[in-house]
Amino acid sequence: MSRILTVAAAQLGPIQRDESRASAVRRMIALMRQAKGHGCDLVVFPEAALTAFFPHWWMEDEAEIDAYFESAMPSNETAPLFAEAQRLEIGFHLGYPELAIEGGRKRRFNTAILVDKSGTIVGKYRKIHLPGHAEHRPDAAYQNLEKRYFETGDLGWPVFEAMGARLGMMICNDRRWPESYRVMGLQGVEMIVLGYNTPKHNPWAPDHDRLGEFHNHLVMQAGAYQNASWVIGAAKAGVEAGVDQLGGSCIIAPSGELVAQAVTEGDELVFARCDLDLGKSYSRSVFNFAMHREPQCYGMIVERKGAVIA
Ligand code: ING
Repeated sequence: MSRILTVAAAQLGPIQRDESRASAVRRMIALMRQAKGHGCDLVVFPEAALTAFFPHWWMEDEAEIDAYFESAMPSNETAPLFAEAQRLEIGFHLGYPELAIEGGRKRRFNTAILVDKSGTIVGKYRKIHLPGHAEHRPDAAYQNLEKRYFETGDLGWPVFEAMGARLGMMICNDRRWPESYRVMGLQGVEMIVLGYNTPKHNPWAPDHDRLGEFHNHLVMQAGAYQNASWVIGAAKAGVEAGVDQLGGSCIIAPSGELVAQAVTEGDELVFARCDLDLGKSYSRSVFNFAMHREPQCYGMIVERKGAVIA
């Protein structure tokens, strides 16, 4: 008997700087209803899905920065999303900037949660790979100040038993790093869900721009195949606060094959029936980790941060 999880990547078009969280939530509820109409069990929303992606511009005032963070989840503005999910009996993934008071001080993370069909938060992840820079680069077309506004995630990459599946999360830049997938692969993950905000232009490597869509799918397809896992990627796409962002939301099978992908840069639902046992033919053969991995040879991967030219 196949274990089918019907999943949607709910791509969002731009959320402009003057657009309210309530408006973004209304758009997400519309996509959630579409997903339910197509029999989905789970809908994946993008990274930082409630507002414009504020790491793209320089801010100094702490109150102005903190206004982009959620200090409660559900919050007043996101409560309708939780309520609708409960009413529809559909699970969801949501990316949002998290402001937590821990150890007596403010902590700021780029966070994602998994919420099951009962509206219960069953998993949380805090982004580990923060791209870009911490300093202001006024000459650049846009900023990427995640290293300024967020701390490195401190929860690792856990895998959660939820909705009859072994589910894991990563966020945006994490998808470019094989370590992110492998840590979850070593926990038997069956489906990895992620959101992303990815500019089409990289001011620091403009020669990569023509390959942005290729690299986007390349890393998720490789990660899926090499870890025998489904990968679901949901973009925040289109021109947002002056930054043109990739779409390409997609559903990738453990074979590495693209099962479905977005064809617009707006709000668009991409969905598929995902057989959670499809990964087994890979994890029991070519990627039977217990049989084939040689961790005694991998020490450098953990011990060394940057490349060293001996
Ligand atoms: N954004 C981008 C990402 O990794 C980036 C950063 C842009 C990397 C362009 C490479 C090229 O998709 C986030 N939010 O991580």
